[in-house]
Amino acid sequence: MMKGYEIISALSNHLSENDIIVSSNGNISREAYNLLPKPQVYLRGSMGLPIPVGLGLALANPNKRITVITGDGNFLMGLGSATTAAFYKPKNLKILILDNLKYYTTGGQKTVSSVIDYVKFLESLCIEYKCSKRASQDEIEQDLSEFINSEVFSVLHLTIKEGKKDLMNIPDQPEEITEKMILRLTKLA
Ligand SMILES: Cc1ncc(C[n+]2csc(CCOP(=O)(O)OP(=O)(O)O)c2C)c(N)n1
Repeated sequence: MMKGYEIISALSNHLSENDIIVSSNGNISREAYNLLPKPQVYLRGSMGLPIPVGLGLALANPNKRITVITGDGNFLMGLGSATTAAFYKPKNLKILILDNLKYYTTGGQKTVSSVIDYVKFLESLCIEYKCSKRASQDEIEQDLSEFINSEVFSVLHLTIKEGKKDLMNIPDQPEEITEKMILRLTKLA
């Protein structure tokens, strides 16, 4: 099993300069800020919003690939938005769930993720999914590559090991994050 930051780092091998990433608040955003090409959308404080933000970006920018990286706590808080995403199924939207069964950022309290059968849940929404229990770096790299290059709306659920790197805090405030992304989207258009 890999740690979240190792997976985020591995994801960078599969991205091009046109990719837009939305990362959920807490450690995941900090890891995305430090380990992926910048700028991206780093949610700060606003828990439960990575899918709504990613879905909006995907629908507004159909020719750009939008990848949401979300912790299980964030995913479950915004669960309704996963059903909205499943309704629209934008083929340019990818959702990566990094599931450690915890609110790791705030001290490791348990989430309710252990009661979710992700395979059945995603199947019930007719989502192309991959719930991977595969553990080695090579296998996960293969999962990441298939997921990111899929031609349809897809979700990858990965069970991760806890562990964190000493990384710098995101210096930008939400307004600056938004401004940088608007500029980037304008340039990419
Ligand atoms: C509405 C709300 N409740 C609680 C918090 C505090 N909080 C910040 S990050 C976080 C944990 C997020 O958990 P998860 O998405 O599973 O990511 P992990 O920390 O495990 O990487 C919590 C509870 C918050 N920012 N907003």
